[in-house]
Amino acid sequence: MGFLDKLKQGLSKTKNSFNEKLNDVFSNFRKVDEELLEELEEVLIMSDVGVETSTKIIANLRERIKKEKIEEEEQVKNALREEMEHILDAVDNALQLNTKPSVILVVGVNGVGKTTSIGKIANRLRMDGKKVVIAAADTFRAAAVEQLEIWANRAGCDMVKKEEGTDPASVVFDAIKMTKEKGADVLICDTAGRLHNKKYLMDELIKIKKVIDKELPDANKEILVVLDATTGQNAISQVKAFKETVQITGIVLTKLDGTAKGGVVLGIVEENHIPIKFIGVGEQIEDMEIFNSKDFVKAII
Ligand SMILES: Nc1nc2c(ncn2[C@@H]2O[C@H](COP(=O)(O)OP(=O)(O)O)[C@@H](O)[C@H]2O)c(=O)[nH]1
Ligand SMILES: [Mg+2]
Repeated sequence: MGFLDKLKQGLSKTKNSFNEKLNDVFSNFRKVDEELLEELEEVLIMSDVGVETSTKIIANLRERIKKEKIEEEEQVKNALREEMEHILDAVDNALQLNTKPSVILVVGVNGVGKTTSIGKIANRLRMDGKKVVIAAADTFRAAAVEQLEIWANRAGCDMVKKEEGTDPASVVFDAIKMTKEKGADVLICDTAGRLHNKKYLMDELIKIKKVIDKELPDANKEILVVLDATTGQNAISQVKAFKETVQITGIVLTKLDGTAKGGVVLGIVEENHIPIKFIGVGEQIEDMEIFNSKDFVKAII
């Protein structure tokens, strides 16, 4: 299956639900007027785009309709597609992993798909010819380390682990050492995600970040927050919580295959001004795509 086909399949629930609503609006289309715009705004809001972002997209669409004297149904749809793309293109979603080594620190609450995403990303990087080391810095449960180890093996990467309960920052410290010794290209750090002890968790992240900055001051660092798309608007508030503690450089949005809430991508980007870098569209190792706004919008409209 081609890349776009897989993306389309992964996003089919979102696409079907979105197109159904759009078709409803256009089924009795007579002319382009304020009523039509209101109905389109409703479609966006119902598709989890978020009120603020939906209002903005429709305001831009209204301007264009006036300026370009748009009257046809197809033109409205094309303009809407482009306005959705503009929201996503307003942020740069290129991965910054240009130094050797570079670091990816992965954060997010429990169950969103951090460990799985690390496996998939490590595999992608390795397929690109990069040497990857993984740090098992979720030391809260032994099972978390075992799960990550399975992914590291699948992806053919080295992993650094310590006993359950070890200070996560010391795991990262050792992993940096191994990264240097092996001349690896990228170090990826898993972290714990228990939010019921938020202060402790956030302090832990700050400590990990300090170790990385001290040991690898000149390295490119991506700090990716992993979000579960099925949680819809709740994902947006999770970004806000992590943004207060660490400087998030990008988002990994998972489980897009299991939800019709894919429209949340637009709200997440617009409200936080943080780019989406990867999207997860399944549980297999190859089900992780580098985010591309054009392909994404094409896959949902
Ligand atoms: N359908 C689907 N499931 C996913 C995706 N990413 C992760 N999962 C599942 O979500 C669950 C939690 O993942 P895990 O990586 O353990 O989350 P963590 O607690 O954040 O490390 C697992 O059952 C994964 O298989 C995805 O893109 N699509
Ligand atoms: Mg995990």
